[in-house]
Amino acid sequence: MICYELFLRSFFDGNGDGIGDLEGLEHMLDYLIDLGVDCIWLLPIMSSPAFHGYTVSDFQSINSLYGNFDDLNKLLSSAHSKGIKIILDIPVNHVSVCHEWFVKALQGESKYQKYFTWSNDKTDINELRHWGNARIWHSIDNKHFYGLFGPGSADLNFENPFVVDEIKKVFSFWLEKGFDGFRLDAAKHIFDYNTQKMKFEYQHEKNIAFWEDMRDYILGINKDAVIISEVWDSPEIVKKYEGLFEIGFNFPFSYSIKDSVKNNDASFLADEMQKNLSSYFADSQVVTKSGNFLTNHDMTRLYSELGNIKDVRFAFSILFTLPGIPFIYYGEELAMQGKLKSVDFTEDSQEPMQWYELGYGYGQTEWKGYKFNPVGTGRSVQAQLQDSNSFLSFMKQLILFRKDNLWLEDSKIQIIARSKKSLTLKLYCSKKEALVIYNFSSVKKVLCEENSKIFYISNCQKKGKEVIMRPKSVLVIIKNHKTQPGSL
Ligand code: ACG
Repeated sequence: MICYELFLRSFFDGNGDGIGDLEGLEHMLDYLIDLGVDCIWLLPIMSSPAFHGYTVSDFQSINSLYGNFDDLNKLLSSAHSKGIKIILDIPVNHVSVCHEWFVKALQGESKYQKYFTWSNDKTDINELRHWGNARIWHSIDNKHFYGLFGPGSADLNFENPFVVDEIKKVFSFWLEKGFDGFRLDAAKHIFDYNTQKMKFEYQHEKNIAFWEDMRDYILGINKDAVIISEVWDSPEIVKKYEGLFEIGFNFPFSYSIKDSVKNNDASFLADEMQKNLSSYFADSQVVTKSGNFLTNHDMTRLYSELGNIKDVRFAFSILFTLPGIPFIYYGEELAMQGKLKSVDFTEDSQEPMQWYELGYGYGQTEWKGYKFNPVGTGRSVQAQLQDSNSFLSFMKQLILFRKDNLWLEDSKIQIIARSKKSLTLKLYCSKKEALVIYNFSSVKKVLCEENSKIFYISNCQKKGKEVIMRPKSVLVIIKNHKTQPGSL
């Protein structure tokens, strides 16, 4: 599976208002097929006062700027007929302060007051979040409510079984609409405030029990639903949630790929691989597939972080030659730019997709001007499609390689050799075996056996029976293969 994280507002505009929408996405499905994508992770599309949609004001609605249920139906039917799955991002941990439940709570309806967490005598209303130093208690109408993600969103109180039932209805609603699964936002935050101690405290065991119940409920409706969880934390915590869902985003591992590329040092990758891809080694069993990614909408874009296209190519080459499920954040296939100011202000890494060299044309989204992606730089889809050496062309080839070798997704890892300069892995399954070499800083000569299929993923050159690997190169040699070498 090749997944594409897509922010609808910035993607393709179907009705000429400058804002991306469902109709626009349907129109551009062929672009995604051409790229090689077979699963779309759609960021929230429900009504929300926020541009990013993570503060939902009605869970069973579509933001009118994005279209209506007919548009959704057409999009899903079209995607399914083309072999593309679409999974929906649903932030259930909190709701917008404009949500009917919260409004009714403020109006004094006791049923809805119990949907949220309010301060009492023991509350320290100045308590700060453990990242970003933001306040977690917010005042409205002289009452203080708990809202981990800022004053615009109130956390739901999942101690209340009625809230759990409400959320089940939300999942079944969207499954019935035809979505193929969900990306579970903020999965470690369902129970993150201890109402006995009145203190912020992750309660992972309770979270896990909650998600087990929710997962069983979802799979009871659609046994094939794809479920991906977001637990942004250290390897120790991420590990606790293993086995719950089919796929889990591997945050620690995403940092290690970037650290290795940035520091030109294979050790980050090799060390972290043993920690964060541990289930892919020898006798371990993979219970949750590693969702491998380099960036997402909460992060600085890859080009802006690494600073040059060679490193970007190298990082993606590593990503697409690892076991697990690779994810691409929209626009990264063009090497778009965008520096994050903070996780509380993500606009700059969510700029309009660059379709046209001049910055405008049919379907171009323009809800915000480019700050980081100047037009006319050869970055647009239009410019890159015409250039066989473009980054987009490289990404297409890379994805093609992956699709031809889908077995890598579930392959096991053996570390054959490691140093600061390079890392050599054997990736294997019962029927296939590949030698994968990540070369960071030396010039390396690799002898290739006959009957091997050789993929020079980046920066390699074949001379006779040898392949010369330049710094920042990736080579894949698939053993006992009868066809000719392929080049990327
Ligand atoms: C999701 C979405 C995000 C969204 C929300 C809220 C949640 O992707 O777009 O915000 O619906 C935390 C949460 C994540 C959350 C991000 C934004 N993402 O856990 O669920 O914030 C530390 C913390 C993490 C934290 C991260 C943020 O532990 O919990 O993520 O910082 O940077 C090492 C450490 C690791 C540490 C990292 C980074 O890896 O091991 O612990 O993570 O370094 O330092 C949206 C908007 C927001 C808005 C909200 C309502 O984007 O602006 O406020 O909606």
